[in-house]
Amino acid sequence: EDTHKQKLTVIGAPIEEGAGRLGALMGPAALRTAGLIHMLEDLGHPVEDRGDLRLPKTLPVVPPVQGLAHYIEKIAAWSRMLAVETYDAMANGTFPVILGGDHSLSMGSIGGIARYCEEHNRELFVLWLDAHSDFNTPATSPSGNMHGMSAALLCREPGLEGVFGDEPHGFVKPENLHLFGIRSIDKTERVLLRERGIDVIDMRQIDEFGVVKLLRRIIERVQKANGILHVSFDVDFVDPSFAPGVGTTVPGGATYREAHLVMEMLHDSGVVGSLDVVELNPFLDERGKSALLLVDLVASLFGRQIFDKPTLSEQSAAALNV
Ligand code: 5AB
Ligand code: MN
Ligand code: MN
Ligand code: MN
Repeated sequence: EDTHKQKLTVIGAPIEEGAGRLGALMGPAALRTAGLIHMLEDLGHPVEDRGDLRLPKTLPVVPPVQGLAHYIEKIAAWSRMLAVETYDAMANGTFPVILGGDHSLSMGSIGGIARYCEEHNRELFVLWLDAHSDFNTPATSPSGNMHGMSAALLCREPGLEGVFGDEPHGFVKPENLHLFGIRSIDKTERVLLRERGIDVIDMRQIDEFGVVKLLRRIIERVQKANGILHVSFDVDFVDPSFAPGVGTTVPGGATYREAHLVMEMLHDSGVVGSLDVVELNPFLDERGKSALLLVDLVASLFGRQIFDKPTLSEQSAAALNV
C-alpha cells in the first residue's frame, strides 16, 4: 500500500461506552481541532472525511453473555456499522483512518478490513500499539469494559459472537497479531495469550532491544507475505508524561521519539493499509497536548520527515555495523 499518496477515508467513531470512564466520545472532535485533516492534506493525501458516525436509534438485540460485557448492544451497533464503513473504504481503494473513540471500535474497524482481506485473498497482519493486551473475554474480564476485549474478539475467542451476530465481518489470525508496547496484562489474559501463542512485545523487550529491531521483524513478515498491515494505535502506548489524555494511564510507556520512530518506520515500509487512533480522552488531556502529539504521530505515519533523507545510506549503515 502506498502510504505516500493514497486516498484516505477518515471515519470518526465517537464511542465511549467501551471504556470505564467517559470522555473518549470527544476524541474525534479533539483530533480535528488539533488539525488532523489539514495535516493529512498538507502532506499531499486526498482526504474523504466521512465525518463522525452516529448510532442508529434502534440497537441490535444481543443474546446474554457468560460474564460481564457492559453496553454490549451499543458496542454491537458500532461494530456492525464500522465494519461496513471500513470494508467500503477498502473496496473503494482508499486507506481507512478511524478516529476514536475507545478501543472497542477496533472490533468493527478491523472486522470490516479483515472481511475485505479474506474476500480479496490478502493476508492481514495487525500491529496493536498499546500498554494493554486487550485480550479479555466477558468470562475473564475483571472490569467488563469492552475496550479490553477487542483483540480477543478479533482472534475468535469465544463469548463475543453476539457483537456481530449474522452481520458480515472477518477475523485476524492469532499468529498475525503483534502486540507492541505492552506493560499491563491481567492474570487470565496472560494464560490466554500464552495458550494462543500471541506475539507480545512488552516494554522490557523494547528497553532491551529497541523498537527498530523489534518492528523490523514484523514489517519483514508482512512484506514476505505481500500482506496488509493494520495499525491499531491506543494512545496509552505512549508514556503518560507525553500523552496524559487517556483514561487508563500506565507508566513506563514509549517515549516521544520511540513512538515517532515506530510511525516513521511504518511509513517507509509501505505495508500499512489502515489505521485506528483510539482512546484519546480530551476531558483528561492537558491543553490539547495529547491530541497534538497524536496528530504529529499520524503525520509521521503519512510521510512527514524531520529531513529529506532520514535513514542511513547502505554504505554508512555497513560502516556503522547496523
Ligand atoms: B485499552 C483491563 N485489562 O480489561 C480491562 O485501554 C484494562 O483499550 C483494559 O487497552 C484497557 O479492564 C483497554 C484492566
Ligand atoms: Mn487498547
Ligand atoms: Mn490501552
Ligand atoms: Mn484505555
